Amino acid sequence: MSPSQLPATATAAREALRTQTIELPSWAFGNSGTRFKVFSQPGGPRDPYEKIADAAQVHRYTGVAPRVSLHIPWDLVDDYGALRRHAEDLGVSIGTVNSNTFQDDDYMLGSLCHPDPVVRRKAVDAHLRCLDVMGHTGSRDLKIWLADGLNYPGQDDLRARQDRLAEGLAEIYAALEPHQRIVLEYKFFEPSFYSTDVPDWGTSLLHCMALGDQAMVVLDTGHHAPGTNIEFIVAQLLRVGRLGAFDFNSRFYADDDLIAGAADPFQLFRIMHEIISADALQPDSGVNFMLDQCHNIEPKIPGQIRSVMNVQEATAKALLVDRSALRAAQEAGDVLGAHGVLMDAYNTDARPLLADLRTEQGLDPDPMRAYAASGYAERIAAERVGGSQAGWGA
Ligand code: PSV
Ligand code: MN
Ligand code: MN
Repeated sequence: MSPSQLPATATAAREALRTQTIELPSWAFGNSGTRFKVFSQPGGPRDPYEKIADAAQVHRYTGVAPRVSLHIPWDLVDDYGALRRHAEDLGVSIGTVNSNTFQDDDYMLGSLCHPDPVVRRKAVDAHLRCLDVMGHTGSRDLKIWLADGLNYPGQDDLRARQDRLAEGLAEIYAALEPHQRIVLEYKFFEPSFYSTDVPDWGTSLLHCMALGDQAMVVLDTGHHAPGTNIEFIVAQLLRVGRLGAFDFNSRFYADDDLIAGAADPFQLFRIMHEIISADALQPDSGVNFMLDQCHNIEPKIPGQIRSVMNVQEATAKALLVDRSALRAAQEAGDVLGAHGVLMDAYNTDARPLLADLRTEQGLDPDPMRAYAASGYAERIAAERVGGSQAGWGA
Protein backbone atom coordinates (compact mmCIF):
# COMPACT_ATOMS: atom_id res chain seq x y z
CA MET A 1 0.00 0.00 0.00
CA SER A 2 1.33 3.46 -0.80
CA PRO A 3 0.97 6.05 1.99
CA SER A 4 -1.97 7.71 0.17
CA GLN A 5 -3.94 4.42 0.23
CA LEU A 6 -3.48 3.85 3.96
CA PRO A 7 -6.43 4.33 6.31
CA ALA A 8 -6.36 7.64 8.21
CA THR A 9 -5.23 6.06 11.50
CA ALA A 10 -2.31 4.31 9.77
CA THR A 11 -1.21 7.55 8.10
CA ALA A 12 -1.38 9.41 11.41
CA ALA A 13 0.45 6.53 13.11
CA ARG A 14 3.24 6.78 10.57
CA GLU A 15 3.62 10.51 11.12
CA ALA A 16 3.68 10.10 14.90
CA LEU A 17 6.18 7.23 14.70
CA ARG A 18 8.59 9.47 12.82
CA THR A 19 8.93 11.71 15.85
CA GLN A 20 9.39 9.00 18.49
CA THR A 21 12.77 8.69 20.19
CA ILE A 22 14.04 6.11 22.69
CA GLU A 23 17.06 6.67 24.94
CA LEU A 24 19.58 3.87 25.53
CA PRO A 25 21.43 3.14 28.79
CA SER A 26 25.23 3.01 28.56
CA TRP A 27 25.20 0.11 31.03
CA ALA A 28 23.24 -2.11 28.65
CA PHE A 29 26.41 -2.48 26.56
CA GLY A 30 28.82 -3.49 29.31
CA ASN A 31 29.06 -6.96 30.78
CA SER A 32 26.36 -7.81 33.29
CA GLY A 33 24.97 -10.80 35.07
CA THR A 34 23.38 -11.95 38.26
CA ARG A 35 24.94 -12.42 41.68
CA PHE A 36 25.76 -15.94 40.45
CA LYS A 37 27.84 -15.09 37.40
CA VAL A 38 28.78 -12.29 35.07
CA PHE A 39 29.44 -13.60 31.56
CA SER A 40 31.82 -11.58 29.45
CA GLN A 41 31.14 -11.22 25.75
CA PRO A 42 33.71 -10.82 22.96
CA GLY A 43 34.13 -7.23 21.84
CA GLY A 44 32.62 -5.77 24.99
CA PRO A 45 33.27 -2.04 25.41
CA ARG A 46 36.22 -1.11 27.61
CA ASP A 47 35.25 2.47 28.39
CA PRO A 48 32.39 4.97 27.97
CA TYR A 49 33.65 5.93 24.51
CA GLU A 50 33.17 2.37 23.28
CA LYS A 51 29.79 2.08 25.00
CA ILE A 52 28.65 5.16 23.09
CA ALA A 53 30.02 3.73 19.85
CA ASP A 54 27.92 0.59 20.43
CA ALA A 55 24.83 2.64 21.25
CA ALA A 56 25.34 4.57 18.01
CA GLN A 57 24.99 1.27 16.15
CA VAL A 58 21.51 0.82 17.61
CA HIS A 59 20.58 4.27 16.34
CA ARG A 60 22.16 3.59 12.98
CA TYR A 61 19.89 0.60 12.30
CA THR A 62 16.68 1.77 14.02
CA GLY A 63 16.84 5.52 13.45
CA VAL A 64 14.98 6.19 16.71
CA ALA A 65 17.63 5.92 19.43
CA PRO A 66 19.63 9.15 19.25
CA ARG A 67 20.54 9.53 22.95
CA VAL A 68 22.59 7.56 25.48
CA SER A 69 22.18 7.86 29.27
CA LEU A 70 25.31 7.87 31.39
CA HIS A 71 25.74 6.47 34.90
CA ILE A 72 28.15 8.33 37.18
CA PRO A 73 30.61 7.00 38.37
CA TRP A 74 30.37 4.01 36.00
CA ASP A 75 30.99 6.35 33.09
CA LEU A 76 33.72 8.52 34.58
CA VAL A 77 35.98 10.22 32.03
CA ASP A 78 38.45 13.10 32.28
CA ASP A 79 36.81 15.28 29.68
CA TYR A 80 33.02 15.22 29.24
CA GLY A 81 33.25 17.82 26.48
CA ALA A 82 35.34 15.31 24.52
CA LEU A 83 32.84 12.52 25.28
CA ARG A 84 30.04 14.75 24.05
CA ARG A 85 31.91 15.50 20.81
CA HIS A 86 32.62 11.78 20.38
CA ALA A 87 28.89 11.06 20.69
CA GLU A 88 27.99 13.83 18.27
CA ASP A 89 30.57 12.61 15.74
CA LEU A 90 28.78 9.26 15.83
CA GLY A 91 25.36 10.86 15.31
CA VAL A 92 24.04 10.56 18.87
CA SER A 93 24.00 12.75 21.95
CA ILE A 94 24.37 12.24 25.68
CA GLY A 95 21.03 12.15 27.45
CA THR A 96 20.13 11.64 31.08
CA VAL A 97 22.81 11.46 33.75
CA ASN A 98 22.12 8.80 36.40
CA SER A 99 23.56 9.31 39.85
CA ASN A 100 24.89 6.36 41.78
CA THR A 101 24.94 6.32 45.56
CA PHE A 102 24.85 2.59 46.03
CA GLN A 103 28.36 1.28 45.48
CA ASP A 104 30.29 2.95 48.25
CA ASP A 105 30.77 1.59 51.77
CA ASP A 106 29.67 4.92 53.23
CA TYR A 107 26.20 4.39 51.77
CA MET A 108 25.50 1.08 53.50
CA LEU A 109 22.74 2.68 55.61
CA GLY A 110 21.60 5.10 52.94
CA SER A 111 22.74 8.24 51.15
CA LEU A 112 20.41 11.27 51.15
CA CYS A 113 18.41 9.59 53.97
CA HIS A 114 21.41 8.44 56.02
CA PRO A 115 21.27 9.28 59.74
CA ASP A 116 24.79 10.79 59.64
CA PRO A 117 24.92 14.33 58.20
CA VAL A 118 28.48 13.70 56.94
CA VAL A 119 27.26 10.90 54.66
CA ARG A 120 24.29 13.00 53.55
CA ARG A 121 26.69 15.81 52.63
CA LYS A 122 28.74 13.37 50.57
CA ALA A 123 25.60 12.18 48.76
CA VAL A 124 24.42 15.70 47.96
CA ASP A 125 27.91 16.54 46.66
CA ALA A 126 27.86 13.44 44.43
CA HIS A 127 24.67 14.76 42.83
CA LEU A 128 26.14 18.26 42.45
CA ARG A 129 29.05 16.66 40.58
CA CYS A 130 26.52 14.99 38.27
CA LEU A 131 25.06 18.43 37.54
CA ASP A 132 28.55 19.59 36.68
CA VAL A 133 28.91 16.68 34.23
CA MET A 134 25.54 17.62 32.73
CA GLY A 135 26.82 21.13 32.08
CA HIS A 136 29.52 19.62 29.85
CA THR A 137 27.41 16.93 28.19
CA GLY A 138 24.44 19.23 27.51
CA SER A 139 22.11 16.86 29.40
CA ARG A 140 18.71 18.00 30.59
CA ASP A 141 17.85 15.37 33.19
CA LEU A 142 19.48 14.19 36.40
CA LYS A 143 17.95 10.82 37.23
CA ILE A 144 18.00 10.05 40.92
CA TRP A 145 17.41 6.51 42.05
CA LEU A 146 18.37 5.89 45.66
CA ALA A 147 19.16 2.50 47.10
CA ASP A 148 18.19 3.96 50.48
CA GLY A 149 15.95 1.92 52.73
CA LEU A 150 15.72 -0.32 55.76
CA ASN A 151 15.96 -4.04 56.27
CA TYR A 152 14.47 -4.17 59.76
CA PRO A 153 11.60 -2.45 61.53
CA GLY A 154 12.99 0.05 64.02
CA GLN A 155 16.33 0.28 62.20
CA ASP A 156 15.80 4.01 61.62
CA ASP A 157 13.01 6.56 61.84
CA LEU A 158 10.80 6.33 58.74
CA ARG A 159 9.58 9.93 58.94
CA ALA A 160 12.94 11.47 59.77
CA ARG A 161 14.36 9.78 56.68
CA GLN A 162 11.73 11.48 54.53
CA ASP A 163 12.67 14.85 56.05
CA ARG A 164 16.35 14.25 55.33
CA LEU A 165 15.49 13.20 51.79
CA ALA A 166 13.43 16.35 51.21
CA GLU A 167 16.30 18.49 52.50
CA GLY A 168 18.92 16.82 50.28
CA LEU A 169 16.74 16.93 47.21
CA ALA A 170 16.00 20.62 47.79
CA GLU A 171 19.72 21.43 47.81
CA ILE A 172 20.26 19.54 44.55
CA TYR A 173 17.16 21.11 43.00
CA ALA A 174 18.40 24.59 43.89
CA ALA A 175 21.50 23.95 41.75
CA LEU A 176 19.53 23.11 38.58
CA GLU A 177 19.78 25.37 35.54
CA PRO A 178 16.39 26.59 34.29
CA HIS A 179 16.33 24.01 31.45
CA GLN A 180 17.37 21.10 33.68
CA ARG A 181 15.23 18.68 35.65
CA ILE A 182 15.45 16.18 38.45
CA VAL A 183 13.67 12.94 37.59
CA LEU A 184 13.07 10.87 40.72
CA GLU A 185 12.74 7.12 40.33
CA TYR A 186 10.85 4.90 42.77
CA LYS A 187 11.25 1.21 43.54
CA PHE A 188 9.33 -0.79 46.11
CA PHE A 189 12.09 -3.20 47.14
CA GLU A 190 15.79 -4.00 46.75
CA PRO A 191 18.46 -3.60 47.92
CA SER A 192 16.41 -3.00 51.09
CA PHE A 193 13.51 -5.29 51.77
CA TYR A 194 11.57 -3.96 54.77
CA SER A 195 11.11 -0.47 53.33
CA THR A 196 12.65 1.73 50.70
CA ASP A 197 12.71 5.51 51.04
CA VAL A 198 11.16 6.19 47.63
CA PRO A 199 9.02 3.06 47.26
CA ASP A 200 6.21 4.28 45.03
CA TRP A 201 4.97 6.92 42.62
CA GLY A 202 3.06 8.68 45.38
CA THR A 203 6.20 9.28 47.44
CA SER A 204 8.14 10.37 44.39
CA LEU A 205 5.32 12.71 43.35
CA LEU A 206 5.06 14.28 46.81
CA HIS A 207 8.77 15.08 46.78
CA CYS A 208 8.59 16.40 43.21
CA MET A 209 5.64 18.63 44.04
CA ALA A 210 7.45 20.04 47.07
CA LEU A 211 10.53 20.74 44.93
CA GLY A 212 8.88 22.53 42.01
CA ASP A 213 8.07 22.27 38.32
CA GLN A 214 11.54 21.00 37.37
CA ALA A 215 11.06 17.76 39.30
CA MET A 216 9.31 14.82 37.68
CA VAL A 217 8.62 11.16 38.43
CA VAL A 218 10.44 8.30 36.65
CA LEU A 219 8.50 5.10 36.15
CA ASP A 220 10.64 1.97 35.82
CA THR A 221 8.35 -0.81 34.64
CA GLY A 222 10.23 -3.36 36.79
CA HIS A 223 9.77 -1.52 40.07
CA HIS A 224 6.23 -2.51 41.08
CA ALA A 225 4.58 -5.36 42.89
CA PRO A 226 3.31 -8.10 40.56
CA GLY A 227 -0.16 -7.30 39.26
CA THR A 228 0.19 -3.53 39.64
CA ASN A 229 -1.82 -1.62 37.04
CA ILE A 230 1.09 0.40 35.66
CA GLU A 231 -0.94 2.15 32.97
CA PHE A 232 -3.10 3.65 35.71
CA ILE A 233 0.01 5.22 37.25
CA VAL A 234 0.99 6.49 33.79
CA ALA A 235 -2.44 8.05 33.31
CA GLN A 236 -2.40 9.64 36.74
CA LEU A 237 1.08 11.14 36.39
CA LEU A 238 0.26 12.45 32.92
CA ARG A 239 -2.90 14.04 34.31
CA VAL A 240 -0.86 16.16 36.69
CA GLY A 241 2.00 16.75 34.23
CA ARG A 242 4.60 14.93 36.31
CA LEU A 243 5.62 11.93 34.25
CA GLY A 244 9.22 12.77 33.43
CA ALA A 245 10.51 9.50 32.05
CA PHE A 246 10.20 5.76 31.68
CA ASP A 247 12.79 3.14 32.37
CA PHE A 248 11.44 0.38 30.13
CA ASN A 249 12.28 -3.27 30.75
CA SER A 250 10.47 -6.56 31.31
CA ARG A 251 10.09 -8.54 34.47
CA PHE A 252 8.79 -11.97 35.34
CA TYR A 253 9.61 -11.87 39.05
CA ALA A 254 11.47 -8.87 40.40
CA ASP A 255 13.56 -6.11 38.79
CA ASP A 256 14.57 -8.52 36.05
CA ASP A 257 15.79 -5.86 33.56
CA LEU A 258 14.91 -8.07 30.59
CA ILE A 259 14.08 -6.86 27.09
CA ALA A 260 11.12 -4.44 27.05
CA GLY A 261 8.02 -6.07 25.63
CA ALA A 262 9.41 -9.59 26.01
CA ALA A 263 7.48 -10.64 29.10
CA ASP A 264 4.25 -8.74 28.63
CA PRO A 265 3.87 -6.94 25.29
CA PHE A 266 0.22 -6.26 26.11
CA GLN A 267 1.22 -4.25 29.17
CA LEU A 268 3.61 -2.20 27.04
CA PHE A 269 0.77 -1.57 24.58
CA ARG A 270 -1.56 -0.47 27.40
CA ILE A 271 1.10 1.93 28.68
CA MET A 272 1.61 3.38 25.21
CA HIS A 273 -2.14 3.68 24.78
CA GLU A 274 -2.21 6.02 27.80
CA ILE A 275 0.70 7.96 26.35
CA ILE A 276 -1.04 8.42 23.01
CA SER A 277 -4.33 9.29 24.70
CA ALA A 278 -2.56 12.11 26.56
CA ASP A 279 -0.71 13.21 23.42
CA ALA A 280 2.59 12.63 25.19
CA LEU A 281 4.61 10.78 22.55
CA GLN A 282 6.46 13.72 21.00
CA PRO A 283 9.91 14.55 22.42
CA ASP A 284 8.66 17.99 23.55
CA SER A 285 5.97 16.36 25.74
CA GLY A 286 8.49 16.18 28.58
CA VAL A 287 8.29 12.37 28.77
CA ASN A 288 11.63 10.72 28.06
CA PHE A 289 11.31 7.11 26.86
CA MET A 290 14.37 5.30 28.13
CA LEU A 291 15.44 1.70 28.39
CA ASP A 292 16.93 0.39 31.63
CA GLN A 293 18.04 -3.13 30.83
CA CYS A 294 20.90 -5.60 31.04
CA HIS A 295 21.66 -8.29 28.48
CA ASN A 296 23.26 -11.06 30.48
CA ILE A 297 23.08 -13.98 28.07
CA GLU A 298 22.13 -12.43 24.74
CA PRO A 299 24.37 -10.20 22.60
CA LYS A 300 23.98 -6.64 23.74
CA ILE A 301 23.68 -4.50 20.62
CA PRO A 302 21.04 -6.78 19.02
CA GLY A 303 19.37 -6.96 22.47
CA GLN A 304 19.00 -3.19 22.43
CA ILE A 305 17.84 -3.18 18.80
CA ARG A 306 15.17 -5.76 19.65
CA SER A 307 14.08 -3.68 22.67
CA VAL A 308 13.76 -0.51 20.63
CA MET A 309 11.74 -2.39 18.00
CA ASN A 310 9.44 -3.79 20.70
CA VAL A 311 8.75 -0.31 22.05
CA GLN A 312 8.12 0.91 18.51
CA GLU A 313 5.70 -1.95 17.85
CA ALA A 314 3.73 -1.29 21.03
CA THR A 315 3.63 2.40 20.10
CA ALA A 316 2.46 1.66 16.56
CA LYS A 317 -0.35 -0.56 17.82
CA ALA A 318 -1.41 2.08 20.34
CA LEU A 319 -1.45 4.64 17.53
CA LEU A 320 -3.70 2.34 15.53
CA VAL A 321 -6.47 2.43 18.15
CA ASP A 322 -9.58 3.87 16.53
CA ARG A 323 -10.07 6.59 19.11
CA SER A 324 -13.39 7.91 17.90
CA ALA A 325 -14.86 4.38 17.85
CA LEU A 326 -13.41 3.81 21.30
CA ARG A 327 -14.91 7.01 22.70
CA ALA A 328 -18.30 6.26 21.13
CA ALA A 329 -18.35 2.78 22.65
CA GLN A 330 -17.23 4.09 26.03
CA GLU A 331 -19.89 6.81 26.04
CA ALA A 332 -22.53 4.30 25.05
CA GLY A 333 -21.49 2.04 27.92
CA ASP A 334 -20.67 -0.66 25.39
CA VAL A 335 -18.22 -2.65 27.51
CA LEU A 336 -17.33 -5.33 24.98
CA GLY A 337 -17.42 -2.93 22.05
CA ALA A 338 -14.89 -0.61 23.72
CA HIS A 339 -12.69 -3.51 24.75
CA GLY A 340 -12.93 -4.86 21.20
CA VAL A 341 -11.68 -1.60 19.70
CA LEU A 342 -8.61 -1.76 21.90
CA MET A 343 -7.97 -5.44 21.16
CA ASP A 344 -8.37 -4.90 17.41
CA ALA A 345 -5.47 -2.47 17.52
CA TYR A 346 -3.39 -4.72 19.77
CA ASN A 347 -3.96 -7.69 17.48
CA THR A 348 -2.91 -5.79 14.37
CA ASP A 349 0.48 -6.75 13.02
CA ALA A 350 2.31 -3.41 13.04
CA ARG A 351 5.54 -4.82 11.63
CA PRO A 352 4.77 -4.08 7.94
CA LEU A 353 3.97 -0.47 8.83
CA LEU A 354 7.27 -0.09 10.66
CA ALA A 355 9.20 -1.83 7.91
CA ASP A 356 7.71 0.59 5.35
CA LEU A 357 8.53 3.54 7.53
CA ARG A 358 12.15 2.43 7.82
CA THR A 359 12.44 1.96 4.08
CA GLU A 360 11.00 5.43 3.57
CA GLN A 361 13.66 6.79 5.93
CA GLY A 362 16.46 5.09 4.01
CA LEU A 363 16.93 2.38 6.65
CA ASP A 364 16.91 -1.36 6.21
CA PRO A 365 13.38 -2.60 6.98
CA ASP A 366 14.89 -5.29 9.21
CA PRO A 367 17.33 -3.68 11.68
CA MET A 368 18.31 -7.01 13.30
CA ARG A 369 19.33 -8.48 9.95
CA ALA A 370 21.08 -5.29 8.84
CA TYR A 371 23.14 -5.12 12.02
CA ALA A 372 24.07 -8.82 11.79
CA ALA A 373 25.18 -8.33 8.19
CA SER A 374 27.22 -5.21 9.00
CA GLY A 375 30.20 -7.11 10.44
CA TYR A 376 30.40 -4.70 13.41
CA ALA A 377 30.20 -7.51 16.00
CA GLU A 378 33.10 -9.36 14.37
CA ARG A 379 35.08 -6.14 14.02
CA ILE A 380 34.84 -5.13 17.68
CA ALA A 381 35.61 -8.69 18.77
CA ALA A 382 38.85 -8.51 16.77
CA GLU A 383 39.74 -4.92 17.63
CA ARG A 384 38.90 -4.64 21.30
CA VAL A 385 41.79 -6.56 22.69
CA GLY A 386 43.79 -5.39 25.68
CA GLY A 387 42.38 -3.37 28.52
CA SER A 388 39.53 -4.75 30.54
CA GLN A 389 35.91 -4.80 29.57
CA ALA A 390 33.51 -2.46 31.28
CA GLY A 391 31.04 -4.34 33.42
CA TRP A 392 27.77 -3.40 35.08
CA GLY A 393 29.26 -1.00 37.53
CA ALA A 394 32.30 0.14 35.59
C1 PSV B 1 17.61 0.54 39.98
O1 PSV B 1 17.08 -0.74 40.04
C2 PSV B 1 17.67 1.05 38.56
O2 PSV B 1 16.47 0.76 37.89
C3 PSV B 1 17.97 2.51 38.49
O3 PSV B 1 17.38 3.11 37.38
C4 PSV B 1 19.43 2.52 38.30
O4 PSV B 1 19.93 3.70 37.82
C5 PSV B 1 19.56 1.37 37.32
O5 PSV B 1 18.71 0.39 37.89
C6 PSV B 1 20.90 0.81 37.16
O6 PSV B 1 21.35 0.35 38.41
MN1 MN C 1 15.61 2.10 36.46
MN1 MN D 1 15.65 -1.16 38.17
